[in-house]
Amino acid sequence: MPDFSLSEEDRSLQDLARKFAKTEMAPHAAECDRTGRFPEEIYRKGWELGLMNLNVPTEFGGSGLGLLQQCLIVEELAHACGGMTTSIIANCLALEPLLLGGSREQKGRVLPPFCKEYHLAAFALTEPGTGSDAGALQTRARKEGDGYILDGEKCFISNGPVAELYTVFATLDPALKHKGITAFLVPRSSPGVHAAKGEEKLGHRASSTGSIRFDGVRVPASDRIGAEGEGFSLAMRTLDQTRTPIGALANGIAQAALDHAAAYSLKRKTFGKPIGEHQAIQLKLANMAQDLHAARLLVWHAAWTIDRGASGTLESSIAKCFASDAAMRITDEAIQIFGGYGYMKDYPVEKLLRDAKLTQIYEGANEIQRIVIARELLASYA
Ligand code: COS
Repeated sequence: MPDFSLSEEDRSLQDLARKFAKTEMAPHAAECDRTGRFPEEIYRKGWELGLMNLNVPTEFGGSGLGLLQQCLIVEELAHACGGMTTSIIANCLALEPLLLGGSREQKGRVLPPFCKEYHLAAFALTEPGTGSDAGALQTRARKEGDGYILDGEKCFISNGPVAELYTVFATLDPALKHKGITAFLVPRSSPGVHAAKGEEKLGHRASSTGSIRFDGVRVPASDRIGAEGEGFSLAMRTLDQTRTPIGALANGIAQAALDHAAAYSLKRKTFGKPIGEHQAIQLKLANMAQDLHAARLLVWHAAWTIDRGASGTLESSIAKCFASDAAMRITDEAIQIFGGYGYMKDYPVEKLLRDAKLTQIYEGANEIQRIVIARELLASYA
């Protein structure tokens, strides 16, 4: 029988994140959502508490947490604000390829500065012409002397406009498809790097998302991660690690929606009694609770599987896909329970639906998750 109890350390991490989310993030969530402000002072406080760089091993100064522990933290943060959480966990995504494929020298050089001081990194895979079909990316890496020259454009990059270091995926030859893709570390200060200002987005408005152009950017061979042609596999293995926390992020948003809807249903009266006493509302709340419970179990299971050393390709796609779809259903029903008020910006639930939407799209659209799930499933029958 699996043991679902959390250790004392797990609980204290959860408490730390919950307190930070409640006292530092939540009071500013509506304002940042309205204005699109990037609340760097909050991210700096999160960094000081050890809530960033969660996946960086302690030997390099990071928190060195397992994936289940990361998910516990992410869910708590996202309860306060999905957008802020995206920016807080973007370093984990950006640094994961280095953790998976970097040399000891690279890790010792690149990781400690992120843990000694507040710095942001960004994962640059997506391009204007290639989102889901990551193997078709067009950013070129030309070999020149003891290094490479990068040319191309990335888009929709979380923390792209503000990060100091990019993990960039480029191809040595597009004809080689996946086998030409190679990963590089590129400081934003490198000549030829142009980061555009943040995009106006539907949700996650406290995070900064933008395009980055690389015009003849020189990268020394010492900043290539892994071997030439290993980049696609590194990107996929990274996403195997980071999709589960996106499920946890969706659960945090969904929990907030359920909390608001349930509390409102006890206060709001129609036909002479609180709406929570009408079966129409009870059925909605029950469906929301079931969806969330199932999503949380899937996220915990995927994280537990990966913490035990498995790749988690199947489990992370199932967790991310189910939890983000559930978050959309749950936030939609929360608005319905609030009725007209739910549609208004004065109430907190419409933001939750806008924030939930991105979890179905980023780190692999849910159509891609279903393709991954089907492939893994069929492979087990072949
Ligand atoms: N771990 C390790 N290797 C993997 C892998 C994984 N999870 N998934 C695929 N690979 C390897 C395959 O084994 C294959 O290797 P060989 O060429 O040695 O056989 C290679 O990568 C190509 O794999 P595949 O043929 O499955 O690639 P496809 O082009 O069909 O696409 C998908 C695979 C669709 C799954 C991939 O492009 C994808 O995940 N797209 C979404 C990208 C994404 O999430 N973007 C969000 C960016 S971050 S916000």
